[in-house]
Amino acid sequence: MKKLTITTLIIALCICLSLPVLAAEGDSAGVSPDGELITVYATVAVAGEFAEDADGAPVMGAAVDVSDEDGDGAITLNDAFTAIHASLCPDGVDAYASYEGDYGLSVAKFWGDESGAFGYYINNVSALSAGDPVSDGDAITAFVYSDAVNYSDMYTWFETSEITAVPGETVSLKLNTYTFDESWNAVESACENAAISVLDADGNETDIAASLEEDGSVTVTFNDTGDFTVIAKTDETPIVPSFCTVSVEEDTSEGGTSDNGSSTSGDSSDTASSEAGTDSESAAEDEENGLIYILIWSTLGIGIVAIVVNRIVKKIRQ
Ligand SMILES: [Ca+2]
Repeated sequence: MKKLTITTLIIALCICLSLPVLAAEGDSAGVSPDGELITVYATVAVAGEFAEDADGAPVMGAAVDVSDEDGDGAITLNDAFTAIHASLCPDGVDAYASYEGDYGLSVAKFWGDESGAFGYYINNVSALSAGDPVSDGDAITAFVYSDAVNYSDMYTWFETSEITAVPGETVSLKLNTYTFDESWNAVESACENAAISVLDADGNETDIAASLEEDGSVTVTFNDTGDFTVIAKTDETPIVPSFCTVSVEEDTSEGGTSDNGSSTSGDSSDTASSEAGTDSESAAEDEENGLIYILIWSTLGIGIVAIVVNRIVKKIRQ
């Protein structure tokens, strides 16, 4: 019996010691041990227009390395905003300031604007404060409202922010926004009003036709190879601008259409969307499996510890 108790105790200790490691693996969001860097993808808009970086290029999904700039032990939006200003803003890091407000860490100055009319989103979901944690690979969109009185600017985003197509292909994109239900819950909806245009690789507006339907779908045909960006900006009602990059390349795979360049429309964008969907589903599944794994081991550990304690107590009483 004594041998069994000692063996059980060793197993229980091993399990308990392994739990913090497992938990740390599944909960690394925003934590920056030992000066770790993460990369976020920054989009900045000021009053309905994409902000320009120090080189005059629009800040659309720009990769920015972020560390624990403020030294609070976590990587948050505050750190990301500091890094975004330091690396992209023409006026540098001095164009950004934050303060501890009633609702947590708040933004006092953004891109040099001190109106206080700011919005910030992580992966197209509104953040609660500048203290929200950010993770490697997050898309961060921050903006200064064009309507600083009623905050009526509608946040928009393309369902897929990056696709590929072949010459001659017609792609269909989906432009989303949030509306609010009777309880003021944000509801994902089709954006019905926006001005759509297509930029070339140099950021110049092309004459490629693009239109927005009432169901939020945007249809564009790309006849030439190259890198393009479809952008949505304010038309009649103020919106936060959004973008989708489109890489148009000859299809060189077997059975492709590079020989005659007469690809038919539609399929490639669907494939891109479904691949992106599969990737995110797979990531969600992995995360879920990780949580279940931790839960099972935690339960086992607690159960075994309880048994061991019970046996030790019994032994002492004997
Ligand atoms: Ca920090």
